[in-house]
Amino acid sequence: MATIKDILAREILDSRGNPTIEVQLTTNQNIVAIASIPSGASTGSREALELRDKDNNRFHGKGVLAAVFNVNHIIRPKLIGRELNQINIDKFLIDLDGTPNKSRLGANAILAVSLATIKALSKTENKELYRYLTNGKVSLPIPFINIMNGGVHASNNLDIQEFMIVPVIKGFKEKMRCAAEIFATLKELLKEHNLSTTVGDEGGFAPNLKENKEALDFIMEAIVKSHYIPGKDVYIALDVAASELYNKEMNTYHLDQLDYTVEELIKYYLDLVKNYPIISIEDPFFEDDFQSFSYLTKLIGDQIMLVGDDYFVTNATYLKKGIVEKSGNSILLKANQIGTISEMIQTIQMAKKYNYNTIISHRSGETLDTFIADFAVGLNLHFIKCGSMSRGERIAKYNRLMEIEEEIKKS
Ligand code: 2PG
Ligand code: MG
Repeated sequence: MATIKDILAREILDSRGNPTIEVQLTTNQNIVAIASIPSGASTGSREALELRDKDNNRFHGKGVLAAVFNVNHIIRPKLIGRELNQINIDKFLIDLDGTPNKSRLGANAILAVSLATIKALSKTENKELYRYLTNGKVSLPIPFINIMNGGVHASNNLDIQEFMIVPVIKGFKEKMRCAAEIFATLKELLKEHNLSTTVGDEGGFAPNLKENKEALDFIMEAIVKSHYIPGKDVYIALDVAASELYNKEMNTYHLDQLDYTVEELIKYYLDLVKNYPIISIEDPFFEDDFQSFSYLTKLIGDQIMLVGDDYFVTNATYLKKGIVEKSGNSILLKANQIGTISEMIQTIQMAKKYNYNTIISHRSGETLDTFIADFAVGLNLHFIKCGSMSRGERIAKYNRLMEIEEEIKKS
């Protein structure tokens, strides 16, 4: 029987240079598994709590030494010698924390142990993580590739947070080639217009443009100039991250220097869907407005994906609300929104049962951990969102998926 021999947490840095937690778990058979935890910028208010030190003398208050302490001194002594069993360990962590949003030990501390556990289990069985996760069938996800960044992920004037391309041509490697070619063409186009080609947090370009639609026009041009057909080879997906655009006092959304009412925003979306090959819109309204989300789903839910991120925060309780109220038809999945692997898997099972599309996602602050790639394949998730065709922490996930594609083809 595999048991836990030791657990060691440390503070490392994420892709924004902010501290995050890494956990190294060693089993009685001396198998070592390492897990590191990403961090969001446009976070939903119902997410599990990411414990930060708030000590302004270190990393502007963003240190995670308290989370590290909780693993090394509170969790570790209680887990040493325990059987390596995902469900039991996750349940133990949830009970030890004892709060509804994991605010005592920190979801970052808890998830690091939970993720290290599943990695150690797969290694114990001498299996790749995606093989360990599967019940037989495996499949490559369709990637959402965020080639233009705005919102809180970049300091430009685009309000919409993510403009993504969705290549649907056959084969994962071919999808990558297609995306990389479009990304390179887009760079040339921006240069030709004397626009900035520096990138935002997720590796997409972050120029200042006249309006948000101009980003879509550039992307369309880049697709065509790269010899792909928009709406056939490549679609477009958006993450509006509308909680960040919402003005509570006025009940309006700030877009293109204007204040949109909900009705106006709905019209704006309908117009976009009519004029561009848009396949998916994520978080179209602020996180508490399930009603408008349901209304939009009624209007266009049979044509495109309507994705809940801040709405559902990978939490079965909020997904259930969405299912009952028919809000959206797709869910974004981020392990650190909920805090344990078992809970994320439960949410995935519920989503599948009720025919919600599943999209596993990175965070805007990432590490080189590629677990989401393995989860996408092993759990047969329809889509993956892990950034642009630049920045190593994003590319690492794509490279892992290409590696897995090769392995699957061989087997
Ligand atoms: C999102 C994510 C990832 P963040 O809103 O979907 O792209 O951003 O990690 O900042 O919440
Ligand atoms: Mg989002």
